[in-house]
Amino acid sequence: MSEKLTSKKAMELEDKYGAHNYHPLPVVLAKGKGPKVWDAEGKEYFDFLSAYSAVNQGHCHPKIIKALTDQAQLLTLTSRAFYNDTLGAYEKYITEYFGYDKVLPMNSGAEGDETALKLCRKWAYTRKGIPENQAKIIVCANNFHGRTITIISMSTDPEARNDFGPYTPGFITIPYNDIPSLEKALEEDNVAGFLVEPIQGEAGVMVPDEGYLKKAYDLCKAKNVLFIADEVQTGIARTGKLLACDHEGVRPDVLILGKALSGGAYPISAVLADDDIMLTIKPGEHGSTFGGNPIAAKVAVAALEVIKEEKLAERAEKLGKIFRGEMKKISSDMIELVRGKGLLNAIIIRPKNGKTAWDVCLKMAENGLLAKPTHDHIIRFAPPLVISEEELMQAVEIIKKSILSF
Ligand code: IF1
Repeated sequence: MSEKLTSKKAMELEDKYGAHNYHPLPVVLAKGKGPKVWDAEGKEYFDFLSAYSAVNQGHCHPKIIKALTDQAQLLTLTSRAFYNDTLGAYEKYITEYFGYDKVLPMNSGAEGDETALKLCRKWAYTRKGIPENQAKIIVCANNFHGRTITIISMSTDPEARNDFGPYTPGFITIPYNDIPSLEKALEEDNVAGFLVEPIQGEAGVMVPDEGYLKKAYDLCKAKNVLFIADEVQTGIARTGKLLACDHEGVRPDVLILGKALSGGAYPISAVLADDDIMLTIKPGEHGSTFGGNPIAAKVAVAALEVIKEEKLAERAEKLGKIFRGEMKKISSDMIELVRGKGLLNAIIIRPKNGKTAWDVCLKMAENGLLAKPTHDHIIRFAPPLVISEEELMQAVEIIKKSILSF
């Protein structure tokens, strides 16, 4: 296993021995640094996916990698059967950072969402007084919250759902960015929570109307319903603020974080809430073997420090405006629409001569920039937030050149 694989061989191995649950672009990455990655043959690319916004701090950020490797040589995992000497400091740091009483540490984003759903139900029965097994949680059409059975039960995407039933009950689906529908759903009996992405990522970077989150929050408050924000993708500086909810001054009752909480170095997720909600879950009622382990604790603190030290929210805000401006200047009938916030952006591609968003992505890869289509006709552009303005302009040139080649 020590000889270096060619890209061709690496793809053959994945195809032969790995489950076919993905359809990757034909690029085999072997190295990353900041906003760039290199393939097995040494070709350089700008990474405009950032592992779906997990590497906001850039690939292999030295401070995060140091935290990881230092801790890895001391203590990696104890389970939560015992205390460890890193978790408490992390819990203090992250709760003060985001302004909540308590945190519940998990690993993947999906586990964060599952935790938030369980917390919401527990609160509903033990605090709000909803009768046993009757709690309902409102969710939005075209959501993406992960891949577990309960989470796909909330999904409206046939690809995510079909042939995976039976589904978990207890959800009410309403259209996204639709206040009247939320008002109506909140009239139903036994509503416990409203789970929402402040910007829908997988749906194609759907930015809701200004004021939507604030209005939705106020409606939930009036009905004593928990406002639960899935900021797994939008959180941690990606959209130009620490949280996407900050754009509207909304403080979620339950906040779910993942991805960039580790800067891509480790799977780390977290659920934040105040005591009256979080303390409804008692010892033995929830947890995970790896959640809150010593490596995760150290990595998350480093990853959050980098966000502040390098002012990454401010950078995302500034560079995002420049990026969207440059995209709108490209004169091609293939560009139907440019939208986004901060450095979470998307272009809607109008197919031309049979060439689709996939072909545009292949062409961009050839020209040294990686991005991935979603829903056939949308390309998401989300570089690491450490990208410099000069690098961003180089990337813009690659995108322009690629689109204009059709
Ligand atoms: C895949 C998309 C992004 C998420 C939100 C929870 C999770 C995600 C808002 C679950 C995960 C992923 C997973 C990834 C593709 C990706 C994605 F295209 F599907 F929508 F980012 F845009 N909440 N998003 O976006 O987090 O359990 O994966 O850690 O390959 O499934 P996870």
